[in-house]
Amino acid sequence: MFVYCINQLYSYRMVLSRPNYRFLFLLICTLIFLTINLQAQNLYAPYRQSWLKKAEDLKPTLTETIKHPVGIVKIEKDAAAFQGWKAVKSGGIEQLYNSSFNKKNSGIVVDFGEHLTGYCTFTLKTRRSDMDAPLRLKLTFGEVPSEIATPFDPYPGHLSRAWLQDETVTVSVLPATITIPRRLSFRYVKIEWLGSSSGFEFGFADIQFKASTSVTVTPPALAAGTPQIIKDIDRIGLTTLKECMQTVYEDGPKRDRRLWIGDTYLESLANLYSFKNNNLTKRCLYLLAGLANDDGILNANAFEEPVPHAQKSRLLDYCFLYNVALKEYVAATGDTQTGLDLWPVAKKQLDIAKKYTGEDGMMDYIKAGKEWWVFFDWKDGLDKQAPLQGITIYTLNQTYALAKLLGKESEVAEIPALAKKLKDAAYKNLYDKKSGMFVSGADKQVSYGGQAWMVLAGVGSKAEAQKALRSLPTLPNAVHPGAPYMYHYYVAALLACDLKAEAKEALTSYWGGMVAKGADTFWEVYDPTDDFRSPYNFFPVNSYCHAWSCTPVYFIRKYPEVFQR
Ligand code: RAM
Repeated sequence: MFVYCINQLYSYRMVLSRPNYRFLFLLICTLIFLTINLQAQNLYAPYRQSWLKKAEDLKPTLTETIKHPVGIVKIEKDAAAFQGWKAVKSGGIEQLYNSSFNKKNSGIVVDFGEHLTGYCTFTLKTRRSDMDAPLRLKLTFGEVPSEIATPFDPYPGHLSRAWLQDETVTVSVLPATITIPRRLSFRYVKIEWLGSSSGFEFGFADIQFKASTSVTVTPPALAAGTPQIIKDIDRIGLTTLKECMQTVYEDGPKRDRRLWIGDTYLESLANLYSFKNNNLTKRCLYLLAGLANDDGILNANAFEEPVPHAQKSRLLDYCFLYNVALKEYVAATGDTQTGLDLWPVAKKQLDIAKKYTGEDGMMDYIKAGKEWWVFFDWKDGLDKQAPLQGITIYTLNQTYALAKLLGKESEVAEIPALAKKLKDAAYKNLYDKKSGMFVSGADKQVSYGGQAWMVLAGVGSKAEAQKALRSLPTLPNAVHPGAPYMYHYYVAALLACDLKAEAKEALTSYWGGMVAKGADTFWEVYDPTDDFRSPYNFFPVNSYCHAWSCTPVYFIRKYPEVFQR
């Protein structure tokens, strides 16, 4: 273009012989050149705004419901309870409304009876004498009993202390109706008296909660013969998903309250078989695309406020899962228009696979691990080689399936051969014929994650896949999943190689374990052997209503012949 402009310049030399015109023409040519270059650097520049506009147009209206407390509870120590604390009913809410609130009943815990997300409002009134000084209260909101009972300070956690939901309120004039400004996510609220003048008495006239969700439908009941534990898991999974479905698929309504690709993928699967709000999936896919980096690579997460923006975060496995989520969305809805709009994004993410695949067909997991956040699970010590090789093959196959749905195979004609190359290499390098297990990394680690992703990628025969997955629970050194997120892929792998009874057993024992420990919603992290596990060095900052844990809803409803009998 630049050369073309210069040529034009010379052909108009007569006209441009005057110095001013010459300068102007050169300036225009330079501007054109720069614009073209900038567009090349900002890959989606022509579409970005329209993608973000589509996302905005699809923003759901939240349904808001006023909720009232169901009673008062005592949080009691119990070694057998989850994290050592349980909530025991101790009276009706009139206990709060009918008495003065003071030092003596400070610490009262109000139970709303269910997990809620939204805004808390309460009204205080004078009960006796005159208010001659401000009063001060502290409210601590908890998703689980331990959050109410565990002191937050000194705070040892790695994430911001501000995620913890304790709020101090100072009131100067009564009566007063106060709304806590921040959005909350909780079931229990502890109210503590911090100060008021002596001789003056005040009390609560009302406490209520405006709960929000974008869910509007009630999914059909499960088959009559469904075991009770599966019904319970499904019910709690639905509540978890409902709470996370706000104006985007949030990862957790308490924390981090944002759109993550990995969580979105799993939520969108569960949504397909329950609430069927496919427009929310569509909105999230457009939003993530519109907020991609200039080089076309996706960011792992995004915020909606104050204006939609991404957190600069390059998480390799989540880039891949965007493609899978898009393929599932198009396959389920037939919305090829969205598929075609977003196809350039899916195609671009494949560059990651191409960049790290060596001559031998193996992903260079060491280099990738240096240049990316390679996640897979909240599990220290998990070797990522096998999971990475597996998810890459899986993504190549799923993206090719998407291309087929969109008539775009010719644009990615090299993908089937590349997938095969990686698959053959995986079998050659990661399948240990002697033990019948897939191994990972220099120490040949055997993990649930490694087996799951190898099986999902179709590496090895069905018999080999079954053998590996069946052996896992018998191996004391196998690295277990750290979070329900990885457990999802393990159950998916069991189903992929037809181990139906094992899939049902795995789902029932893992998520059923949370049910037995009193879960109202499923947790971000769950290790059956350690209630206190936290990736953030402080278990109260874990999220106890976490999107990626809702996927039993997907399994139970997609495979009724396995789970609903
Ligand atoms: C957690 C988030 C989210 C997950 C990321 C990788 O902190 O809550 O669920 O996708 O990590």
